[in-house]
Amino acid sequence: MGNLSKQQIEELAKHLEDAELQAYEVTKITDDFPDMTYKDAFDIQWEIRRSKEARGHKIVGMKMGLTSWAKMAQMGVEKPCYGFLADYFSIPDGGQIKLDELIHPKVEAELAFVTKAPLVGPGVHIGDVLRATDFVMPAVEIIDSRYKDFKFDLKSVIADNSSSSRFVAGGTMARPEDLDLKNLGVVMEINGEVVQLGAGAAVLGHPASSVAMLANMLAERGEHIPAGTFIMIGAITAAVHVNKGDSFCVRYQGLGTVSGKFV
Ligand code: OOG
Ligand code: MG
Repeated sequence: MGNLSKQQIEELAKHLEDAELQAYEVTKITDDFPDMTYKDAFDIQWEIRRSKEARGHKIVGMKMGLTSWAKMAQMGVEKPCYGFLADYFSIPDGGQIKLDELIHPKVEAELAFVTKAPLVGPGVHIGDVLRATDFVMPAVEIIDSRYKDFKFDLKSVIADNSSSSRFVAGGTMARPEDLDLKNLGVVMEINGEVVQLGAGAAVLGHPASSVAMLANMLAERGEHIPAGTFIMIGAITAAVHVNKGDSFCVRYQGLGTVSGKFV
């Protein structure tokens, strides 16, 4: 059930997308709309997606967020969320990320699943996900909450497309049956110094459960994960704040590295 009107949904979507496109902070929207519901929050996110597509942008994938305890503890939010990835979010491996286009970015070590069959909830489980997975590959997300000081609640962050802003896919791909996804180690380095480390199981016990949860959350809106979808599973470790000039390199056990630089 929603408490906001269609016009309020559209205004809030524009409010948050303007902040994204022009890189400025806003206060979290639940301060002004305390009665908004989870449905309202997702309606705002889907309205931002609709308006990007109407302007000719392509949606190139999905992401889950707040799927590890490290992230939930860092943000003070105890439930996962999802968002979409637009074409211009994608940065090539080893590429440059323009800091002036962002507000206060943080780097996250993630993995991505690419599907070869649709996943339709409810009731999707990791067995379904592994069967529907074409390959798994390393990915790094650069999140950038539009909210002041990166402070929000779950409804506000969902409306803000779960802080999505840039991502880098790289390393080498592998079939899920050839990986020990729970034990897969990741090491994040900033300017050559190790700042975070973790293993796949940090994400909901098994990286594939994040994809299952996405399918089941989408089913609540009558949506599903089509074949050929790129899905980031959420940060395995806490996110790390970066400054202009910083370089990152995330090492994935057996799957190579993903790197980039903030300019
Ligand atoms: C919300 C998005 C979190 C992740 O991987 O956990 C996220 C945020 O922390 O701003 O992308
Ligand atoms: Mg993320």
